[in-house]
Amino acid sequence: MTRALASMTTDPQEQALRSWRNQIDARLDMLSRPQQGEPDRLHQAIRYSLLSPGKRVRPLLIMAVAAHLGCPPRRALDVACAFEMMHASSLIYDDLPSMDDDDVRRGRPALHRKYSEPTAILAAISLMNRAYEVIAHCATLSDPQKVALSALLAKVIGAEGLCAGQYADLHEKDYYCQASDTERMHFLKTGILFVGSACAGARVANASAKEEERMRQYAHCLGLAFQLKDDLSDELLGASLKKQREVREMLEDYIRAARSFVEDREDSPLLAYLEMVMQTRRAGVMPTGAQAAVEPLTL
Ligand code: GRG
Repeated sequence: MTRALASMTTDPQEQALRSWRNQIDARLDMLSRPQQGEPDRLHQAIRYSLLSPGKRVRPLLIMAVAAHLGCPPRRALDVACAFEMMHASSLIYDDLPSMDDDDVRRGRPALHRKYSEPTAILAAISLMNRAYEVIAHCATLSDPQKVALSALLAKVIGAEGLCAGQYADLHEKDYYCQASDTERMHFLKTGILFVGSACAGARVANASAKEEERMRQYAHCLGLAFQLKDDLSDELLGASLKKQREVREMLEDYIRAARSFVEDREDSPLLAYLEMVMQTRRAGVMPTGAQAAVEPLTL
């Protein structure tokens, strides 16, 4: 039977995902309140963006990886929220007129449209800093873990990570000659935060290097499948049936590959997570033609 996060599910792993999602939403709410008093306009803007209805796939991955590795997922909750804050920040920047110039995000006016551009920029900066602050104050982490997780997050976001992907998308993509250039840009814009989230879950769980590498590979395949179902989906409209079949096969290859890293544990939440992510993406995909030729960064 196909797993789905249907409201009446009895599958324990699906129920776990649902419960973690609720925990993430509640904790994000708490962590984004001002220390005293009612939210001022800047806090309102931060919360408008952070608490809007996203899928929470990155924080869920962190908690699912921790649980897969035998760590109580509650221990990963604040790190999961920190990564979601960073993701929310990146969405605000991405929507700005000088970047992707989008008016709508998650079905609502983009933050700079709802408030103003300066408010959106300040909210994005606040969210980035709050993410590091949350890790620094996380009671379930040792000091070495806090350092390792902050360094990981900084690397994922910085000039060799998300920012590099965004830069390439804005300034370089017109000059791409090879499919591998496009794949690298997509990996840096999207896949890297999945890989970083999996590594973060492994580090919260104090996993061995070998276990972390397995989680990284799982997330790498997952990220590729996620991209296929999203970034390139529009391109598939109007494509030939043969092309569509090729794309579906490629997508199934990525999903199969991701599953192979965790299916030795039949009860792994990462199996239910994989299906949930694939079911919540938009259908319709288009490959660049290159296989998973992206060399992920060492995180
Ligand atoms: C300094 C944080 C920071 C970022 C600067 C602007 C920028 C660099 C990067 C933008 C990267 C970006 C927005 C990539 C798109 C990634 C993507 C697939 C977003 C959609 O993710 P979903 O589908 O969305 O998980 P929800 O709304 O469910 O969270």
